[in-house]
Amino acid sequence: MATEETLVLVKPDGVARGLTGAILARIEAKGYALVDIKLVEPSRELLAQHYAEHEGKPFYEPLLEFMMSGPVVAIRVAGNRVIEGFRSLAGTTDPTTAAPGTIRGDFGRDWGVAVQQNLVHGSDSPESAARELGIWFA
Ligand code: RTP
Ligand code: MG
Repeated sequence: MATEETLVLVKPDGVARGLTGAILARIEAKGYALVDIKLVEPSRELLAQHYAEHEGKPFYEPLLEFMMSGPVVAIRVAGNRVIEGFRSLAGTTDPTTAAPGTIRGDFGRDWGVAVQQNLVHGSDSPESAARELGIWFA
């Protein structure tokens, strides 16, 4: 099977809380390879492309504002079944109910705001990964 690639983002809450190293350590400990990494201050245009599937939803505007609230770390990660594997490492969207042992379950907290500040993003399919890597690592 060909090695897969995925896009991981450490969102502004993860960078601001100093959790980038802990998140990278989990990715490396799992055996995935860091292929490329950079600190980005994403524009509204970049985020509108990235989150196109959520346009029109109630959390869309607050989500873009949150993602522009500070720097983001973008990482190209490679490994067998890494798309599914990183989603599993990250845990489910809501940090309150994400399983302990996952990034969101261990480090995520509910800030009582409109958008889930859940530390990380991971592509959810091979199609999303190709599209998102093209946006962040053009
Ligand atoms: P991601 O795309 O960031 O890896 O997360 P995901 O697949 O688990 O979640 P998704 O449904 O794609 O939503 C994208 C991001 O939008 C924020 N969100 N907030 N207020 C809410 O209930 C809500 N729903 C989604 C989260 O930051 C989520 O990760
Ligand atoms: Mg998603």
